Amino acid sequence: MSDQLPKLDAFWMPYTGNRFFKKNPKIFKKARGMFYTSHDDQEILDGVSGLWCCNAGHCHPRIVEAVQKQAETLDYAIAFQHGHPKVFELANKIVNIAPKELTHAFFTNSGSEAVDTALKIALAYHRSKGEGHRTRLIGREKGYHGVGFGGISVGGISPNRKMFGSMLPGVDHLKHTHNLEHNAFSVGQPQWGGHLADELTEILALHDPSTVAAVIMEPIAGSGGVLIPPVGYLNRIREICNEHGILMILDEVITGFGRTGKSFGSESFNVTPDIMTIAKGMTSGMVPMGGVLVKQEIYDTFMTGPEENIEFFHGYTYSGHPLAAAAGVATLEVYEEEGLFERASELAPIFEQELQTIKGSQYVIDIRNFGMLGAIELQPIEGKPTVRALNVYKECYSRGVLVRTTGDTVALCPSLIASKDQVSTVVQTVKESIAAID
Ligand code: PXG
Repeated sequence: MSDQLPKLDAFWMPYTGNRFFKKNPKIFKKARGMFYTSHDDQEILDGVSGLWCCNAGHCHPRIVEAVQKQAETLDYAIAFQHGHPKVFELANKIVNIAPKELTHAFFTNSGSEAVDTALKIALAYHRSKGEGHRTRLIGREKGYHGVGFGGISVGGISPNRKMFGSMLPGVDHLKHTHNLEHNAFSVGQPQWGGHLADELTEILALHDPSTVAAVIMEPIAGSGGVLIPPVGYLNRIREICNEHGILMILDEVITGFGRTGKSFGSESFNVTPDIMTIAKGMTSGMVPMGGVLVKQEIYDTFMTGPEENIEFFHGYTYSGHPLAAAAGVATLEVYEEEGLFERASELAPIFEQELQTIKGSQYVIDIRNFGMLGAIELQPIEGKPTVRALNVYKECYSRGVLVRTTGDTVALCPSLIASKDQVSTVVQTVKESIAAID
């Protein structure tokens, strides 16, 4: 097996126990549809769409072809003061499937960049309107918004923050909505907890609402453990933001592109943000890409001054890169032509039923689901948080199924192309693996 492995030492791997990995490498050399092939020729059924991103499955031939064609036609086009056809096509296509109020798209290369861009847009918007005193940002405990300084400042997962100094000033956090006492084993959206949104009123009273620029949250907190918003919660946050002229940013990096059974989570939960961040499923993981969608009024606020002047001093060398844009356009065509968002809403009840069969298994203290996102939370081993879920992950992998863990939660996020049998296999393998651990 080691003959097939590259030299592992030089690469400092992200979010990885490097020393453990290098003693126990798991390397994927190929992927197709729902499966990875590992370095030792195991076929691994992917239960998490790569890392919540390959919504159209792996190496979809249409997307592969579009990227190949783009690579031989136009590799790179200078991103500032110039353009290329695919990036405009992509912006139009995305705006067409987004909530109708979101009319303009800014492109980045990742979800982290999308979040930092969104926060900068929020601050600059208020300043342009003569409200430069609105500088505070409000995030939420257990929120994940990538790894830029803006994203970790508004994010609420402690290990992502604690090593990195004081981050952005003027940031506050809402409490998370996770509550096992009231909501364990809720099927779909929890009924209890809509009132938790009222804490925002208290935070605003403390700082004075006129100092607050934006509130940012994920519709469903993904990395924080697949936490489904209680009924009414997001709508109440929206109302409070409206009352005080505060922008609502929804981070749809995971919940976008069919994951909830609609184009975006905001549609599923009937709440329209002022700004939306996207990434991951936007290119089905084929080429890195992220973006920020904004309302007309926000765009218009920037479009003042002499026409030749730059309106927003922000952008990346690779904003709207031709290969990413080509992947994005092809991905959206695949979603549409194969009806994958509708497919997600048809698969969701089957996924839910399968998940419910895990109820009553040893150590299981909660099951959560919405659309094609699911989670099984386990009782932690005393003094050894995360180990129980990792043991399940290892059992699943040895049975040929890839799952993801966050804390003591096993997270599932199958591609929207999964067959019913594959959805069942993913969930039943988790069930067997839970039964197999100590
Ligand atoms: N926002 C959200 C809601 C995310 O889930 C990002 C921003 C950042 O995206 P980039 O492309 O910069 O990674 C994410 C990313 C996990 C896990 O296992 C999740 C993410 C990244 C790494 C691990 O939960 N989500």
